[in-house]
Amino acid sequence: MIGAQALVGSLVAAGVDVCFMNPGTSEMHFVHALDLEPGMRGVLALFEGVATGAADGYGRISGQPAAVLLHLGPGLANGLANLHNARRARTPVVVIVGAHATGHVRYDAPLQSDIEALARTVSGSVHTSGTTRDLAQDAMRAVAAARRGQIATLVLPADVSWEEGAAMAPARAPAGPEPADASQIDAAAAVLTGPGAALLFLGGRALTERGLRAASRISAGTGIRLLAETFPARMERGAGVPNIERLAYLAEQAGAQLAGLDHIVLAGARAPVSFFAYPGQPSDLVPDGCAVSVLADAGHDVEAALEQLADLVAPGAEPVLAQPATVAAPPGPLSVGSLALAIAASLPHDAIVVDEANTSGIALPGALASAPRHSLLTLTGGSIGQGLPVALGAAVAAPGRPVVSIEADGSALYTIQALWTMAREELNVTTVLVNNAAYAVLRMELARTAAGSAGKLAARMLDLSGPTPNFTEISTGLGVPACRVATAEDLDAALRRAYAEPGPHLIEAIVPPLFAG
Ligand SMILES: Cc1ncc(C[n+]2csc(CCOP(=O)(O)OP(=O)(O)O)c2C)c(N)n1
Ligand SMILES: [Mg+2]
Repeated sequence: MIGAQALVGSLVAAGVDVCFMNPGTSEMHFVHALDLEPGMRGVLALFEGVATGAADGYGRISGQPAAVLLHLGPGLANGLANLHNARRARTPVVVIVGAHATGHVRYDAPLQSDIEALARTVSGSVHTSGTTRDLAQDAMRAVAAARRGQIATLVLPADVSWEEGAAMAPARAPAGPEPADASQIDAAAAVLTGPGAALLFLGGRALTERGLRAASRISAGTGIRLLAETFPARMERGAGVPNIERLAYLAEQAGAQLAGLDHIVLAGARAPVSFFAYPGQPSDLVPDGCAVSVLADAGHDVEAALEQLADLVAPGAEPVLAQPATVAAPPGPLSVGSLALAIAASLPHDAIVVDEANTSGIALPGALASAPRHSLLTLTGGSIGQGLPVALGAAVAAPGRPVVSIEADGSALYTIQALWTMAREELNVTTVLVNNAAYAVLRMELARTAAGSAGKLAARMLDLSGPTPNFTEISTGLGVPACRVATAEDLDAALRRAYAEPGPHLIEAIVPPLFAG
């Protein structure tokens, strides 16, 4: 068989059976192999950043790597920003980058570039396949690497793909995470039961339901505080799950949350740092004199470590679970507050909530704490344009779960083509597109960093009006039915309609910006 068929067949046998792709000439044998190995679901994306972001959403929800197929260096470059977010989320992704045939490289044809150099910026492993014979084995090595929570990139020269002489390779048994060291658990127990104010700082897999329950038991049994990282890859939330506050984005607020601590114990999170540096402000958010210790790193079995710690320091303690509550949104023109209440009040059970609402999302964490239980996915790497693709990938991973994506206008426009793929794949994604006609957060940041009011020319760089994008028309044009709402009652009604009908919907919500221009 040819290389491409062995590659696709072996990926499917290893459980990698979805490939988000944007192919070109050098990938035609891979595309052809989709008909030879129909167990692989090919999902076409119209921009590589949509494909890579979708693989991130897919991996966060399924726990399995998706494959991504990209076209040489430029295709990979277009996909890098969302691979950066996926790397920050520790999402498993297998990236296959088609390359020129080995004999073609020396001619320096127009698409020739240093693919490996680009791939290394985001990948835990990079390999260029050298022979058709070994291709499927190379792919299994990449799948195993991805399953360690990283991007694994396989560069696939066209001739390695098209030549005969390939063989299928067996899947490797997935290795579980490394257990945390017993001495770390004992040391954390000593800190949490000793003198001084202590905080358990949670990230990564500490934010699964199992991790949160264990952490809540520890808090209930010892009185120590809990805090979650600012932008989790995935966090279980809502009624029936412990509600744990997240570290604030703004350094001043984060500083207040951490003030007075003597100890911070890390569980799957790194020590808190400011998102950006500001003149005269500290980057390190750990208070002076506060000690930092590690219960478990992200690569460890954080959930088991938390459970062992709970058994040591809080035997018999019960987790504190969020109670269900619904607060109806006050009717009238939408605000960031009523937006959040309307979304919480209508949220279906077991939803996946993708939050790239930026400034318009500030009331979401509070409103959603007592909503029906859900999985929250956030912007892990600060590279905007992640929300719509992640929602698309999450919906492919969990066809039975409703996905609601709360998406800011500026961010949406980086990867708006995701809507077309949602329409084509008939995915149950409801997008609340928050149109505030601004890069509102940058208005705040301009004031904070430039310490003064914005000049007219600067203000124009942060304003999306004139013309204000019409998302209802863009969405309809890409095949996703859409409507526009400006009041909380209309948003509530539109959400309920969208959840009741299969397929994707977009609701353009007109919300005044939190920071006026
Ligand atoms: C890839 C990338 N490019 C640029 C930025 C800088 N940036 C941060 S927020 C932002 C604008 C966000 O606007 P919007 O998504 O509309 O949210 P709002 O601030 O209006 O709530 C920009 C351009 C970024 N974070 N990532
Ligand atoms: Mg905006």
